[in-house]
Amino acid sequence: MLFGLLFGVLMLGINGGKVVIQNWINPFGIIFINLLKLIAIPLILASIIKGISDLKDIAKFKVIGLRSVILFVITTIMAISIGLVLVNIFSPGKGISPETITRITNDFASDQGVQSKLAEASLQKESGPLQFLVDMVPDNAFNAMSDNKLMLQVIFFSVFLGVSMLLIEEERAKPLKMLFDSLNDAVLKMVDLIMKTAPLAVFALLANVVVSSGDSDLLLALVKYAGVVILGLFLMIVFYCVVLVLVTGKNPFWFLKILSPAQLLAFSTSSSAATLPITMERVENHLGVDKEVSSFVLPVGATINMDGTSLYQGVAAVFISQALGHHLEITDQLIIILTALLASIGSAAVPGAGMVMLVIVLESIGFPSDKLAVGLALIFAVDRPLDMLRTVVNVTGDAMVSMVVAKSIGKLHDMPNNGNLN
Ligand code: DAS
Repeated sequence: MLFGLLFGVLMLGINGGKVVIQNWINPFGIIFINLLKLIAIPLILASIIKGISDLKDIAKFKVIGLRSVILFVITTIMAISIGLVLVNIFSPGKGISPETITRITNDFASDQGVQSKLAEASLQKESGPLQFLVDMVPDNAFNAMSDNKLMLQVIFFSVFLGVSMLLIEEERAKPLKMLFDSLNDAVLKMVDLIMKTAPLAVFALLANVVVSSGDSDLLLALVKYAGVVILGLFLMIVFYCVVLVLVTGKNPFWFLKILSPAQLLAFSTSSSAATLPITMERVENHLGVDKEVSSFVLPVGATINMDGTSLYQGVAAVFISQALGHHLEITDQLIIILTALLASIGSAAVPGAGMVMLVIVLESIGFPSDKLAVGLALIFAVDRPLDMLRTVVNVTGDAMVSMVVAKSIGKLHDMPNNGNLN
């Protein structure tokens, strides 16, 4: 990771260095991410179906499912609340001059990147904040498996099939259960093989981030905004550690150290989906969470539990409103809590998804639609580094929830290096 960053900075200083990295090095990072996304769908399918069918009875599935969803909602509301408190205390958007806004309006608002986010958002917007519930029900099981962005549908199909396998006679379900057990083993072996290329991939990805983040005076205007998001994300990590100590008695530094390979991958890929295979490997093999819990909580959490994203959406919505003079009542900020909760659930586990759903949050507080492009343009320049950091928090939150749920049903096993505080 360090070598990737240093190499990127070095190449920035060499004439043509940026092109070398983007044309000859970055592709290896993209191949790595694509491989991980390629197996995210079969991994979700196999692990959820295996995990549920291993439960032997529907009652245990209900306990794990209900406790997980309750914790997902609690941690997400906590994240948004932290973000709103900080953005109102520091008011980062109040320092931007009208001249800068005018320049951004001319320079950025027509920017292809901003326009593509708006286009994606308008698709989501037409269908409203609960579209993600409708999207969950696939009209074709095999179609759902063939398209990575329909992860929610694959999760719905997997849970449906897994529960149905519990409800038929055990003997009748046995062949399917054996099939998904071996599929699970095979996919985890694929993860193991892909991860052997991780050092090269992380180097390539981080070198490219350095040369493509570039610099602009707008970044300086956004330092305070980025600082508020980063402070909020850090406080969320502290919150997770406190919950972990209180509920499981585990050493938080042990937890963060063991989870760090997954966090590094989340940082360099900005994708919870691409990181899922590693998150599962770390949580099951090194943090002591039983597969019965992790095989449901992590795939579902990777897709609907995005605490980092929801915090960012809360901060960004208020920052943009402050910068463009859109006054917010306290009721608007309460509305932000609800819509950022729904928007983060509906955000896909891929790079930049949180920014697309931000439009839903802005629309919900009556933000003028003719200023949306300028608003997104304001934060576009720093979105990629913040996406990397919020994805780390998304993944860490999922791992923490899986440990708390496992502890609550006696399925959190002691590990050789243990990590107990007492
Ligand atoms: N990058 C998304 C993820 O994979 C989060 C986001 O875009 O906010 O978790």
